[in-house]
Amino acid sequence: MNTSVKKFINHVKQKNKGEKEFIQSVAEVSESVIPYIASHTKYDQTKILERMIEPERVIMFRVPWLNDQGEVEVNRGYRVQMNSAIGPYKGGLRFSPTVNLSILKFLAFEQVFKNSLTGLPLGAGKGGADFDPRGRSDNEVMKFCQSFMTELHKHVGEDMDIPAGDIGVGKREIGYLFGQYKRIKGEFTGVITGKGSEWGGSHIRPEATGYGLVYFVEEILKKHNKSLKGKKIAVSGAGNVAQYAAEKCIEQGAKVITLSDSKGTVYNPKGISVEELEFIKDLKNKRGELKDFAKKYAYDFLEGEKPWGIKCDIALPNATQNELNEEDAQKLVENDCFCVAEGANMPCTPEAIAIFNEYNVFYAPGKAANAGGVAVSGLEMSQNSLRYSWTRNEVDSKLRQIMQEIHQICVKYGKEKDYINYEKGANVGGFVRIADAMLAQGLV
Ligand code: NDP
Ligand code: 2IT
Repeated sequence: MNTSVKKFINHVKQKNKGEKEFIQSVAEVSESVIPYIASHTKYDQTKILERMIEPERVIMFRVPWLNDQGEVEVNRGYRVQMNSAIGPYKGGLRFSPTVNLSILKFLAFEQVFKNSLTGLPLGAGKGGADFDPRGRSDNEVMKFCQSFMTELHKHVGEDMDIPAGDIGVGKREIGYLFGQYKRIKGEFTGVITGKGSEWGGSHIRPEATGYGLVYFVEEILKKHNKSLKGKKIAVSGAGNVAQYAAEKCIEQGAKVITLSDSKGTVYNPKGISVEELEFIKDLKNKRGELKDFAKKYAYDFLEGEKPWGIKCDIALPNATQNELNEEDAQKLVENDCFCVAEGANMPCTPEAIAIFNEYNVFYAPGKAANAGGVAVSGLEMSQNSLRYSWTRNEVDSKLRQIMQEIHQICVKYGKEKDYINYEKGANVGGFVRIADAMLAQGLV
């Protein structure tokens, strides 16, 4: 690490004590962006990076609600409004007991670069609550969402801040949140994305993150004269991103040999079939466990294990932050895995990324590879403004084009002598658009 990066990170650590995920994400970006800034003094003199790591606004609020036993429960809600240089704040909501300010600030910071890479007019934000929808009845989830939105509605709006889903927030939660916003404001607007296709949602939004991830992997492979056909893919997670990444991999002739959830990994060396995947979608959407799928189809269930010890060509970490560490990366490399693309946000630790770089594994960071979700959210916003709906094919081809353009930006800014540094390409490519907009708008 060069000295100006070290100095900057020390300053970030001092100012954001204990926020380890946020510091990790800032460090990862700084390592490529600070050397770039050094050769572009206009960004240095105006302290653009110093401004970018400070959220424009953080909202924290109480969420009281009544459970099915009639007892009062109290959760903590958040919205981090990170950057509005290129558009209204945009980013998901996460409902998980692990949610805290550090995690939401890291996610909001990643979102700044990701949204910039999409080329769409999307600022960046992230929010959520330390509420766990797993094991709760529909009625409890509705009560929670209604209380959450009763406060959040003051801070969001179709031209101000547009939330969407993330871990623990799917179609059901989006429905309850949207319904409450509409009721309070008396307006049917595109305030939230990921809506049902019958009530303002875009086709392909549920599929977008997973499909987009696979489109991005296809671009990497094409650039290196390879293809997905016949490749063995290890996927982690079994939620929204994992399901549709797996679906697209199978459609493109690859074999998805694992999926996982918080309890363990299911392994099928022959590749999970389309019918089995449909069963898994249904099971996980009812908040079931993969263990029950493994039992029904008599596959191995590796209790408490991650997929990374299994021999594969390509790994797609699609569950959560820091789920793939140095030891896991070492195993993947020993097993000749040649490509790792992040469907989740920051799933690989810095030590794991260092191993991928050392062994020339193609490594695609989440801010580029998983940008398809927010990109189609941006397309949902456009359709809402137009009061119009594009077909599945129209949205899918726009998604593919956006992923191809993100790949080109990564190549443009990440090209080294004999390889492409996708991490640097995504960080610098994302940075430039935001930085120029901030410069144009004065000291804000
Ligand atoms: P879901 O809630 O639909 O699924 C999350 C999956 O990850 C579940 O299978 C869950 O297991 C598993 N998981 C969660 N936490 C852990 C953990 N600590 N250890 C092991 N497994 C875990 O979320 P999404 O699929 O939407 O999100 C997955 C990732 O993708 C997140 O990092 C998210 O930020 C990122 N992302 C999501 C986008 C979207 O559009 N939804 C867009 C871009 C990125 P279990 O079922 O047992 O809880
Ligand atoms: O991390 C992400 O990009 C998301 N959870 C999706 C955000 C969005 O606004 O669609």
